[in-house]
Amino acid sequence: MSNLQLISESVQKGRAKETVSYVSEAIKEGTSASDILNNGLLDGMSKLGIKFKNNEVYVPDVLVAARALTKGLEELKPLMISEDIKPIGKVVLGTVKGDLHDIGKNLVKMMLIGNGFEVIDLGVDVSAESFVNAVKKNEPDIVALSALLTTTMSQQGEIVKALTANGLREKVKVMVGGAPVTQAFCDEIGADAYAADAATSAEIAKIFAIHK
Ligand code: B12
Repeated sequence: MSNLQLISESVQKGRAKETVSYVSEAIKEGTSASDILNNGLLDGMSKLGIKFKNNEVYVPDVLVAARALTKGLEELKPLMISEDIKPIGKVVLGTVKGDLHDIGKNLVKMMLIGNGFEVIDLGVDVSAESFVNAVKKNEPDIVALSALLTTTMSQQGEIVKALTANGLREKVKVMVGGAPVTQAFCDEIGADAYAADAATSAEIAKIFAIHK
């Protein structure tokens, strides 16, 4: 098995130490950062994303894989910087005001990072004003909103309104998700996309990034 395959496999198995040592070996062998990133680390995460979507693996598997991916990325970072690899897009992500659920949001974050996006994670309980400020500051391509409570999902609509009121709505795509959120709700509040799971959120984000 090649080093890149070993990296991909170790990410899928969530073995952080192994991932780091295979990345380090690949660097020593002179493999480019983009090869290690795309055909090793991200390959592993996208394969796991498909398995997650098909219910072949579960949330804990994705979380340990995400940790392995993050560790591998840390090891690769100096080489990435020296090769000047740019992310394919920027996403501002957060769980809306009044809502403290972040497991789903963190999975979405990892899938986005795993697919080459830079993610600015605002955390949980994030007000519309904070989203607006983060959009002004970071100029993302996409704003991704998570809500897990029927009482907080309306905040997603408030954020769309606040972006419009601040003249920012045309500059970003708004993606919404979370257990109570539906495509119909997404349409009702004027968001651009709804995804039921983290793997689909990354697929949609990639489509937005290609068409920006
Ligand atoms: C874990 C959990 C908690 C934990 C949260 C810990 C944490 N760090 O997140 C704790 C214990 C803190 C908690 C608290 C509460 N919870 Co709670 N919680 C849950 C539980 C069991 C699991 C949620 C979860 O993490 N699922 C796993 C993740 C992976 O799934 P997910 O979040 O849906 O995310 C996926 C998709 O929705 C999507 N997605 C998510 N976000 C986004 C964003 C974008 C942009 C996109 C595209 C996609 C996307 O992708 C994700 C991955 O595939 C659910 C029940 C359930 N089965 O859903 C209740 C649940 C959500 N909680 C509920 C309630 C009522 C509460 C409390 C009000 C309880 C209380 N009385 O205190 C508080 C509220 C606190 C607050 N203000 O937020 C209710 C909500 C009911 C409702 N209809 O509103 C639920 C449904 C339980 C129930 N059946 O009653 N909770």
